[in-house]
Amino acid sequence: MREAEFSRETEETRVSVAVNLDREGEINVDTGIPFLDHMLKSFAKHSKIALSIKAEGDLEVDEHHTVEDVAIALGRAISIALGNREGIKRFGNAIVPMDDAVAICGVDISGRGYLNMEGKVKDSGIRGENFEHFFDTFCRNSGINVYLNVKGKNSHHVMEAAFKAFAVAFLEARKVSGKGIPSTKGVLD
Ligand SMILES: [Mn+2]
Repeated sequence: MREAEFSRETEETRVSVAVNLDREGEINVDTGIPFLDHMLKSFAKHSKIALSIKAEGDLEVDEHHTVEDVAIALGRAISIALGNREGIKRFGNAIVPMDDAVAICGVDISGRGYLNMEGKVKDSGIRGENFEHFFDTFCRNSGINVYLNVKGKNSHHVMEAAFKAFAVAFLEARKVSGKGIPSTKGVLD
């Protein structure tokens, strides 16, 4: 079972994450930001993982620290759970339409971490700039490269389509379908 727990505490936030990449199961997400909870529950559901996240952040300042630190903790938990990446497909992609919106996502579980994003995201339940910051922070802490292209009229749909497309691409990329490390370098972590 590829599973992990990761906790991180700063002067600004306290975040705990538990994830299991090989078992669909309980999804409990409470970050204090209901819209972010909605996005992360959707990610867990469509990526078929068990996920628990509890975050307490300085929301009296604004959402920024909490969004960022949830992304750090989730990224690190997933990186630990992926282990040495042996036998994984490594690459995955998805196109998810959601009414007026569409998101295209490609994933490479490369051991590096970089967000390549196209398209504008307006503010919804979180700010558009924090949506991008979430994925950028997640990429750098998980060692996963993500290409994300989004467009649409309704910002809730745009963000939700993006989380779903990432979920489906990650579901494919983390599947164990072979033997050995799928890299000419011999390492992915
Ligand atoms: Mn929704």
